Amino acid sequence: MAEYYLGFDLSTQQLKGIAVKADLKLAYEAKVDFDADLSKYGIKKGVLTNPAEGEIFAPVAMWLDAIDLVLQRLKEQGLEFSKVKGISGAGMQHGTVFWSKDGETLLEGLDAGKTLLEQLEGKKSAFSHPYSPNWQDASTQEQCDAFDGRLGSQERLAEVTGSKAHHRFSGPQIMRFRQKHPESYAATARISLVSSFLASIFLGKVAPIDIGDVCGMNLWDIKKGGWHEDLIALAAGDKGVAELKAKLGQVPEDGGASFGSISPYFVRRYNFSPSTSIVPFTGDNPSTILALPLRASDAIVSLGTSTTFLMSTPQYKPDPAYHFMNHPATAGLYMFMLCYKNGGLAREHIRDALNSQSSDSNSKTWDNFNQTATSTPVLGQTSSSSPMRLGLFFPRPEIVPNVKEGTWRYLYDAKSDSLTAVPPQEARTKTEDSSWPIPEADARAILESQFLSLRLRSQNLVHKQGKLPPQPRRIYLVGGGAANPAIAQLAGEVLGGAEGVFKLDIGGNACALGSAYKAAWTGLARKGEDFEAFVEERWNEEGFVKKIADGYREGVWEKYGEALKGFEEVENRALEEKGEGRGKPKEMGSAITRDRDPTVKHD
Ligand code: XUL
Repeated sequence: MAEYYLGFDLSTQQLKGIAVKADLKLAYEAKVDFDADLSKYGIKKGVLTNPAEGEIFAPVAMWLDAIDLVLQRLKEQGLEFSKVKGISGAGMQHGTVFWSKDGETLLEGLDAGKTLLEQLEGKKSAFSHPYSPNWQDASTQEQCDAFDGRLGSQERLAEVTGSKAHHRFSGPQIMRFRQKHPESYAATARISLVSSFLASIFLGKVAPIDIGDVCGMNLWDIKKGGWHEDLIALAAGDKGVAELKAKLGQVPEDGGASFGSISPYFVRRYNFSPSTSIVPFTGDNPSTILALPLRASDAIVSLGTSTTFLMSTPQYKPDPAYHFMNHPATAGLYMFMLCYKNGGLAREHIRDALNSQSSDSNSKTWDNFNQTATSTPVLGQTSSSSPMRLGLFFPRPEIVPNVKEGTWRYLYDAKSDSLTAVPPQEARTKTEDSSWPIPEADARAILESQFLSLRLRSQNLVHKQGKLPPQPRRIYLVGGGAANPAIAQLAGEVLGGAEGVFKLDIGGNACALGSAYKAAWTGLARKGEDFEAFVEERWNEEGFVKKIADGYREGVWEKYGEALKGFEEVENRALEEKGEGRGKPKEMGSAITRDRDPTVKHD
């Protein structure tokens, strides 16, 4: 008899549910698109906004509606819920849900004849606040400054919690919630993350926060494996430490240990088996790394509007420029994450500038861009002694590094380790024109720049590959940019990759699949079998993964290695000129300009 494992993905714009069989093959999928299906909540792209304060949030009631709807749709597809053995899921990171004092009682007493919405947001509400702050929210600058300051520096905060303070992180968000809505905060019995909120619904009681996702809060001491007293005191107010800890609850260390069986509500209403196991739900990014057997030195590069870089690593080397989180399934491993704001959009600017010179000036094709990028020599060097072209292209403010929008172009002489700024186009002489023709030279330079930034920050996390110098084993590209052969080629040339560059073809499903795999692992793994080995054994390499470019190329990779020092210096110059200081952005701009866009899932 077939048995199934479910994975959910609650993201900004949709709730997705998928079912895999015991061999991990995808069997059913359904989704609810909030704008299309639940527009009655007045949302746009899944959220409501209050631009005056930089607030972005979503109605929790909408998610309750969405849960009923996605289950109905899975049923319509033919999934028999009675055959489901385990359920896990993922939520967009950082968002919080505030349960009222009645919350847990309402959850435990659900009547199968009624909808979730009727009962949890009915006469009595299960929530002390109707909204959940979204990760795009930018309302917490003051609180971020307090978090960065509390332990002395951003570096120290990153060392302790895995990240410096970010607007979207739950600690600063909870602190602001308490200050702005003191009564609602006092009326809050429990606080869930988006992931643990969804788990709670299926469990029929408030579920613990997950060991991976807890690292997106700026409240968890990763090395100690517990809440950080000072940071809790900051979010809670000095007298509120015990109270906030009670609201947040205990965080179990084992991300693979079942929370228990499904709520009787789902047994009666949807015919789930009463023994269906609820497995910890984690964040969307941690869940994405579970979608394939990611080995040490493998990297996932998600190329969307912005860029995200994910690795699973046993090394913990935090820095304010990036994030470390606990691996959601394997103790002792960490997820390393880089989140850029500029990615696809910046590439498109150059594509459009090149196309505007051609006969079809409105064309959106990449042919020109790709042709120009791949026919330009490595680092624009016409001979091994000519200077290297190094640039930064940030049409929007960037967080890695933390600078305002701008473009920087430099010629770098690696021998003398010196940089010469390329003047802006208007102020140029003929000779300079040939050293950096704009926009032609930009096509290769932007790809090199984006991948050099990844290489610079991940170089200490990768290992020797056989006889090859330390570099990724494999690079998996996901997202829109993964379809572009010039991008794939440059990814391999700059980053290397002993086995090459691969396209991961589980696209939009990676996050939900990762969760379904975790549910299957919890249900089926042999005693002591770790997650990676479990997935590896069942992994459908041919179905999901296609090699799209070579990785390491002797001579070329080393050349990019020589450029790294210059590249770092270019970043420093940009920081000096337009840096946002030690992470204390002075300018807020529009609500969504500080933190990044959806990337991994491109939702
Ligand atoms: C990660 C982040 C987003 C959200 C939504 O830090 O803010 O990736 O998890 O996708």
